[in-house]
Amino acid sequence: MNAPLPTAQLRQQLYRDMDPHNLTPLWEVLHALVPPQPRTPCVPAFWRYDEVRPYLMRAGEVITAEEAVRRVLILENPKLRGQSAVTQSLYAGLQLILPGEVAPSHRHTQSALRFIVEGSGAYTAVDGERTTMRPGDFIITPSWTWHDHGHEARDPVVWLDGLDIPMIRFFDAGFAQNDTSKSQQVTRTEGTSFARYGHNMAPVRGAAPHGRTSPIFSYPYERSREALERLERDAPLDAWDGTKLRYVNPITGGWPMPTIGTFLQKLPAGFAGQGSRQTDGAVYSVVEGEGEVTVSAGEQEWRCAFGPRDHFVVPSWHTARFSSEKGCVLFSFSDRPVHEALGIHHEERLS
Ligand code: GTQ
Repeated sequence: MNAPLPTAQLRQQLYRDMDPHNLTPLWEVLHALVPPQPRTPCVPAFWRYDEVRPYLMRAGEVITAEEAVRRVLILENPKLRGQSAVTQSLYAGLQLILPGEVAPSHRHTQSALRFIVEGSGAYTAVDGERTTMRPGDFIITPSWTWHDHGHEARDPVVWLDGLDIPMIRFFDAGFAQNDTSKSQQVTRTEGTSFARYGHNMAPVRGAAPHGRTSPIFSYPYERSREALERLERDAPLDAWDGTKLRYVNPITGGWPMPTIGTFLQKLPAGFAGQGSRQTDGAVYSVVEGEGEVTVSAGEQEWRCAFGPRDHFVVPSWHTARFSSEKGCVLFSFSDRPVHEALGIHHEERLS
C-alpha cells in the first residue's frame, strides 16, 4: 500500500484536474476578492500642463481634428497603461481643436463632460444647440445625443474630456453611431436650454429632454465661481474642502449625469486642509491659483505642487490633503453617482 499523499499535493492535483473545465477554487482567492478595504490598482498621477501642452500642439501638426475624429491625448493611469483609463471606471483626456476645424458629429451611450482648459471661442453642439466654450466652463454631452465640436475663432482651444468609457465597457453596454453630416444642423439659438433650465425655473409641462442627464449643456464658470467667492467670504469654511459645491441637474437636484459627479472648489489663501478619503476616485483640473496636494495610502505618500491647467488623479480610498498659500480653484469629477446609487459610497474625514 502506498502512503496517502499529503493534503497540499492532493489539493494541487485537484486544481490541475479541474482546470481544463474552467473551474478554480475560491478559497485560494477569497481574501483578494473580498478585501477588508478598497484596494485599487490605480496610483495617484500628475500631468503638468507645460509638459503636456507641447505634445498636444505636436498632435495638432500631425493629424487634423476631422481625421482623428477626436484629437485627444488620453490621461492614462500609470498602472492602467493600455486601458485608456484614469481610474478603473473613468476616462480622461485633453482634446485640442484648432481654428477652422470640425470634430465630426457622432453619438454614443457613454456620457461625456468637457471642462475648458485653454482658449475661447470653440463651440460644442448638442442636440441642435451650440454652446461657446470659455475657460472654466463645464459642458455636458448626455448619453446618446448627437454632438460635434468646431472652432471659428482665433487661438487653439483645449479642454478636459471626462467620460464613463471604462464603466460602459465593464457593462458591455456601449453603442455608437456617426452622423450623416459633419456638423449637425443648428435648430435652436445658443442659450435656449440655459434660459429654460438655468435660472432656478423649469418648463411647466414636458418631460426632462435628456432623461437622467441634466438639460443644461453648459454651466458657465463665471456663475459657479461667483457662488464660491461669495461663500468663501460669507460662510464657514470646510476644514477638508475649503468651499466646495457640486454641480446639479436642476430637474432632479441630483448629479448632472447618471455616472459622473462634478465639483468646483475654492481654497482660500493660507488654507491648510485636513485629509479625507472616499471610495470614488477623482480627476482634478486646476483652474486658477496654486496649491499642493498630498495623497497617501498605507505607507506611501505622494506630494505635488500644482498650478493652472495641471491635472491629477486621486484614486479610490487614497487620503488627499490640500493646501494653498495663495488660494486656488479646482474642478473635479468622479464616479460618485454610481457609488451612491449602489449604496456603496464611503467617506472618511480625518482630523
Ligand atoms: O468628444 O465625443 O475624449 O467620443 C473620447 C471619446 C471625446 C467626444 C473623447 C469621445 C469624445
